[in-house]
Amino acid sequence: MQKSSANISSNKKTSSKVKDSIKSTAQSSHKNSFGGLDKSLLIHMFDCMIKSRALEERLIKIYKAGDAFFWIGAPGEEAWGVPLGVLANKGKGPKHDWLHLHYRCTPTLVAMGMPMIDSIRLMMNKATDPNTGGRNFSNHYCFPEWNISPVSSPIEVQYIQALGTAHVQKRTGAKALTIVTGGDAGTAEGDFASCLIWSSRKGNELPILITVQNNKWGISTSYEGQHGETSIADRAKAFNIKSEVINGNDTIESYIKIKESMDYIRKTGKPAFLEAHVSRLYGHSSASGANFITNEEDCISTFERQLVDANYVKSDYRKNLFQKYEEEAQAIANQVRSELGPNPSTIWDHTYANNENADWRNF
Ligand SMILES: Cc1ncc(C[n+]2csc(CCOP(=O)(O)OP(=O)(O)O)c2C)c(N)n1
Ligand SMILES: [Mg+2]
Repeated sequence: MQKSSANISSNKKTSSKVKDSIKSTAQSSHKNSFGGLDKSLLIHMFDCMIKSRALEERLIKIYKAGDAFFWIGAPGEEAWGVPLGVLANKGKGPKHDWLHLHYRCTPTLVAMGMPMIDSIRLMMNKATDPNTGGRNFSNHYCFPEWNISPVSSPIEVQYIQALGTAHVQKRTGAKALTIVTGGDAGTAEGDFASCLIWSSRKGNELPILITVQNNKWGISTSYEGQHGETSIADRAKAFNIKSEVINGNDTIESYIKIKESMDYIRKTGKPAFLEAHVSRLYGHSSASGANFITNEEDCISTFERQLVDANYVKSDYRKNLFQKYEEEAQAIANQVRSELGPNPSTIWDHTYANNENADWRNF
């Protein structure tokens, strides 16, 4: 793990005004069509959603231009991922929230303050990539300073790893929690069932927010025909876990339900489960072409309509902001293109230190 290109500790972008509104939001009832959420918070989330989309679309262009090997990412999950990042208690160690995310988490990290260059360096496999030193796929983030454990290519393993940090948090008695995300198809893995079992044992419940982003696809296999259960969330109910299905395309609903679940976990020390229905706007990954899918709901357009109707933003706000971030991302890509890839001598860095399994040459 290398140092982030930006100063992470000082990169707390959420303004104090936004933070205040986040605190007060929990107590607010549904005062208006925005569920009582403050205008400054709404616009902050909208900005993060636009930034995340601009970044992801730049990553796709980088792939298509032949400057990267593979793309997988999160366009269509912004209304879910941004509120999650805004609400997470960011920091290092068990007193802060721990995040075990999967490869559709750019919106969450943008909301937590990740600079775009960190994502672009990872995408272009440069030695300067603070996540993996240029050695993993796009969106396979890792930021120890923020308790972001490494995103894994084998799906679902994060549901087991999350139990470990939740155990530590339970032991320390801090009001911090562990968050785990993943896709619908991955819930077929035993790791998912193990997470439900180990987080809900009577008297040993863990402070963990278990989530599934249901986009109705596992690469090219559709949800229908694969699931005997009515909702994935029903499986958590069998373990007496507080559980709900939400519209992950709705920014307000996502924010309110994530906040509600986090408050419950911090208060009771028990797990909660959220299944968020989301869109997959560019298909599975570059493996399926990464072309725009026109018949899926675009959560940014939905939120934009709400904000424009309320006169919170002007009708050209999204277009102008997107253009600003797009120009920024393009300039970063041009800069990063000339940076070096990882040196072969660093191949064993950051693996199991002093363990014979870390280096096959020692076998
Ligand atoms: C253990 C494992 N099995 C299979 C794969 C291949 N694979 C990569 S993504 C994916 C589909 C995952 O679908 P879902 O969990 O619904 O997440 P989504 O990509 O739709 O967000 C599969 C099968 C893998 N990476 N790891
Ligand atoms: Mg899926």
